[in-house]
Amino acid sequence: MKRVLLINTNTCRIPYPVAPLGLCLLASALREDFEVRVHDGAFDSGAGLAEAVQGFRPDVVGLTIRNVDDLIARGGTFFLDQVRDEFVRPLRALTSVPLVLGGSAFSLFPAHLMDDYGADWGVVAEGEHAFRDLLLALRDGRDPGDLPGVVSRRDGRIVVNPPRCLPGPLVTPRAEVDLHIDFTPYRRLGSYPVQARRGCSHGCIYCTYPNVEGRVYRLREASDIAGEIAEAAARLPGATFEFVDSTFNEPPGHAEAICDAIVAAAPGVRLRTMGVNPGGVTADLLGRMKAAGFAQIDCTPDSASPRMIRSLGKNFTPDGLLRAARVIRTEAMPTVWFFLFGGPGEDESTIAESLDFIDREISPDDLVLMGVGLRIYPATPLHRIALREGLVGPDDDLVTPTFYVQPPLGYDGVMRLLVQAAATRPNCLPPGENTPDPDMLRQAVEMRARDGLAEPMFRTLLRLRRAWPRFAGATPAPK
Ligand code: B12
Repeated sequence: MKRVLLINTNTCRIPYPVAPLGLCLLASALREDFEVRVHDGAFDSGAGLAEAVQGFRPDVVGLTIRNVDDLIARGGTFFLDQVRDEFVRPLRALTSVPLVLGGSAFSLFPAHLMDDYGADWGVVAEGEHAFRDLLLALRDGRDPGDLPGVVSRRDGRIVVNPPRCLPGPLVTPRAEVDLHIDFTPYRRLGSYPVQARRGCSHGCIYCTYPNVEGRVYRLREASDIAGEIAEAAARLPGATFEFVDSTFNEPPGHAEAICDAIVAAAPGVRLRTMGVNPGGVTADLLGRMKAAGFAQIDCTPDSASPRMIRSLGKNFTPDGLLRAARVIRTEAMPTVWFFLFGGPGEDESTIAESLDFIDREISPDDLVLMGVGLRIYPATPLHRIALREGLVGPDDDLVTPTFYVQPPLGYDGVMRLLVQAAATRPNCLPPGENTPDPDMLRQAVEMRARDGLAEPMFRTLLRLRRAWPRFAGATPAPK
């Protein structure tokens, strides 16, 4: 047994296609012991599977399952049936070699997916060690069933072994994404993903990150990260590099070290990151980020209401959030803000507190994305609250997207307030309007080319949006 075929099943393009970083890390980790090929099904919905299987004749196939759904509470998309119909079933018709599942969606719902996809094995949480150990056991004729993180079938039951969280620093191979797959579409539409740490020690009540990555931060050496970016930038001049860490600026000091290492090893690269936690935003950090090449950040407070900050289990205080917003504004760092409404305790007054904060503290040139409803995942504090309040039952599997929205406002009540709020605030987008319409996007691209604009795309889109007739009478938010 030596040939391992790894398949990306993620066809989602919202907000843009994301390259299969996890799968590429696995490919790099396995290549010493196995012959590995990555098949990227992102753009052909499984049409290239036959060629990939017949051309490579794998001994084992690994599928990555990333998204369950798109987190949109009403009218959202559910991906798992499509993955089964477009990838798993055709694959089973093409080959009978062992099928191994992994990825974030699998780690959230391993038993359901093992059953629904009829898979032979699975790996929950990170895969570099667990998947390699599983493959070595299969190769050597040993039973992998007791290995940490491995999901197996025993006596007709699915058994999920707890993953082993390796202590100490995070040491990963270079993902070399563009060497494993055709990176061209991602380069045009998205970014080159880089991971700087795993784990999250925060206690946000709805979040799955600690379940997927562990609660203890494991940090990659700053010089290793900068070295990876420098190498990839040499192969892909002009590409944007994106950090995929759930919180980029935690624990304190690591982000600063990464920025300094990038200035030294890869000057002039373009960088972006999600997950800048308001808890640790300082002028020093933003200065270093700008020097390293960050042209914009995403900041994710979820709420600015003191009651909701507490209720959501956020790690920062209202004062800390205020400080972060002021630093972001004085340092003029273009920022996309994320607010999530409808959590336990939300009512009209807490929504008003967040809107008031947006008006007072967030630059009208920055974008505010407003979400409604918190996705309920198993084994989270929110799940326990929803059980207690009878919103879900103990037998609900939660694979079917289920959202918490605090009664009595409920989804419609929150939505009404957000749509009302967005009507007079051109920089606030309510749920459902988070993707720019294609016409506006085209105009923005033309405007950027014509005027030589180097600002972040969202700022160009906001200029166009402010000129919409519907905002003609809107009072501008106070500066
Ligand atoms: C960064 C991130 C983003 C960034 C991506 C930026 C980029 N350029 O990649 C942005 C903000 C764009 C984004 C968008 C979305 N995201 Co997102 N994102 C993440 C995040 C924080 C990290 C993902 C990541 O890259 N991890 C690092 C890699 C190395 O880890 P990995 O992929 O999990 O791979 C490891 C293991 O899973 C395993 N493994 C993976 N594949 C396989 C295969 C086999 C065979 C085996 C054995 C093992 C294995 O081994 C790998 C290496 O250790 C995760 C949460 C999390 N902490 O995981 C959410 C997460 C993946 N996102 C999620 C969602 C829903 C989305 C969106 C749909 C949201 C939206 N409506 O916009 C979109 C979809 C984007 C798309 N086109 O697919 C959900 C998915 C679960 C769900 N509910 O469906 C997650 C889990 C967050 C959550 N809510 O819990 N996301």
